Amino acid sequence: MNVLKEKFNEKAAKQKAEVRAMLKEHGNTIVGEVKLSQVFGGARGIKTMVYETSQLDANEGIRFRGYSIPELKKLLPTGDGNEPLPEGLFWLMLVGEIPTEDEVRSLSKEWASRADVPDHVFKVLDSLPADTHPMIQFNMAIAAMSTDSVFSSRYAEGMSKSDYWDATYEDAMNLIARLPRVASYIYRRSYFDGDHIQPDSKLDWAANFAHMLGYKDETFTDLMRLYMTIHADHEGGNASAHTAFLINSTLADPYLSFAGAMGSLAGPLHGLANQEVIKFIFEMTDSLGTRNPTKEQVADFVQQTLDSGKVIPGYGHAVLRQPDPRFTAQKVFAEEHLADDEIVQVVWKLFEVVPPILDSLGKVKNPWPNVDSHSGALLVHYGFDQYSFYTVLFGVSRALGVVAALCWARALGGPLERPKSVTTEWAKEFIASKQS
Ligand code: CMX
Repeated sequence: MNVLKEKFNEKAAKQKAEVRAMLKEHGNTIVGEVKLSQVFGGARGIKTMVYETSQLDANEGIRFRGYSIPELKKLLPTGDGNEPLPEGLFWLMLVGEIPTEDEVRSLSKEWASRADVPDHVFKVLDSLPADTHPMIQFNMAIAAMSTDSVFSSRYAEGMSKSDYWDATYEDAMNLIARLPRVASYIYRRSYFDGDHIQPDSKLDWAANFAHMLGYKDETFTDLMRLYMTIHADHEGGNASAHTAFLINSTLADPYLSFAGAMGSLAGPLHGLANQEVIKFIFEMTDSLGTRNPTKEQVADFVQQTLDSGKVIPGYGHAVLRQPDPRFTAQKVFAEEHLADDEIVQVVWKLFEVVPPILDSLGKVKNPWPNVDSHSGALLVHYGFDQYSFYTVLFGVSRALGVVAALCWARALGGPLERPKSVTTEWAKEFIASKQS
C-alpha cells in the first residue's frame, strides 16, 4: 500500500471508532431545529450529513481542513510553478495534513500512471455531435468509465463492507487521474476539429491538463493550478457534492456518483454560472458597442437584466454573505498578471456596481460576487473564449473534493441517505394541529 492510502486507512479507522463512541454517548444530542420555511426553502442550513473535507462559513468562506485559501497559497507545495498544486489540496482533504513537496510530486506521478482512459470512452464521445454541450459530453464520458469501476466489480464478487473504502479509493484515484484527458478530449473535439494533444506524463496534473487543452503560456498553467485548487470543494451541501454523496450512499460506484454530480453542476444556478457570466458580459459589451463601458452603462445593463426577470450571474450565494474568497483569489491573480485586461476591468466594474443594486431589491441575501463571476475573464485573456466549456473546468476540479469525501463516507460506513419529504397538505394539517 502506498503512503497516502496507508495514511488514509489509519486515520479513517481511528475516526470510525471515535464516531462510533461519540454516537453511543451523544447520539441524542439536539443539533438544531427545522422551520417550515426551511422545509419549503431548499433545506438551507439544515445539518443532514457528515462531509469531512471542507467546511463553509457564511462570512469567512471556505476552509479546507481548517485552512483558508490565502493560508493554502502560502502552505501548499507549488512544484514547478507559483501557485499551489491541486495534488497538495487533495492530499490535505483526504488525510488532513499539508504534504511535502516530495509527497506531492509522488502523487503527480501516481495520477500520471493511472491516467489511461478506456478506448470506449472516446468512442462514446465521438458518437455525439461535435456541438453537443461539453457538460453533456463530460457527464456521458464519466458514466461510460463506470464499466471500469473497481468498486462495482469487487462488489459483484462479494466484497466485504470493510473493504468499501479500499475500492472507493482506487476508483477515486483513477477517476481524478483520467479527468484531464477526458475533458481536454472534449475540448479539442468540440473546438479544434479533433486535433488532440497527447498527455505528457512528466508534468503535474494541472500542467498536463493545460498542455492537453493546447495552452503553452506558463502563466496560464499557473492559472490552471490555482483554478483547480480553488474550485475543488465547498463543503457537502452544495448541489454537485451533495448529488455525488447521495448517489454514492446507495453504493453506486464513484463514476456514476460523480457523473450525477456533473448533472447538478451543469445548472445555471450552480456551476454553469461561469459560462453565463461571460455570456452576460459579452452581451453587455456587444450591445453597448464598447469593451470599456462606464460604470453608469454597466449599472443600466444590470438593471435592464433584472427588469427582464433574470438573475445577475456570478452574484449571490445560498450560504455566503460576503465576497467569495475564491473570487478574491482570482482577483489577486488578475491584479498580478493581467490588471489592464479590458474584460477583467468589466468584472471589477461589476463588482462595484452590482452589490448596491442587488441590495436595493431588498430580498437578495448576499449581493456579493461568487466564484463564477471572475473565472471567465481570466480565461478569455489567454484566448480561452469557448465559454460553453467553462463548467467542465469547474467539474474537473470539483472531483478532487467530491471523491475524497466519498472515500471518507465509505470508510466511516456512511448510511443510505433518505431524508423525509412532506406534502403541502401535511404542512397545513401540521400548522392546524399546532394552533388547536
Ligand atoms: N440576481 C438577481 N436576483 C437574485 C440574485 C442575483 N444574482 N441572487 C439572489 N437573487 C434573488 C433570488 O432569485 C430570490 O428571488 P425570489 O424571492 O424572487 O425567488 C431572492 O433573491 C432571494 O434569494 P437568496 O435567498 O438571496 O438566494 P438563494 O439562496 O435562493 O439562491 C443563488 C442562491 C446562487 C441560486 C442565487 O444567488 C442566484 O441565482 N445567483 C445567480 C446565479 C449564480 O451566480 N450561481 C452560482 C453560485 C455559485 C456556484 O454554485 O457556482
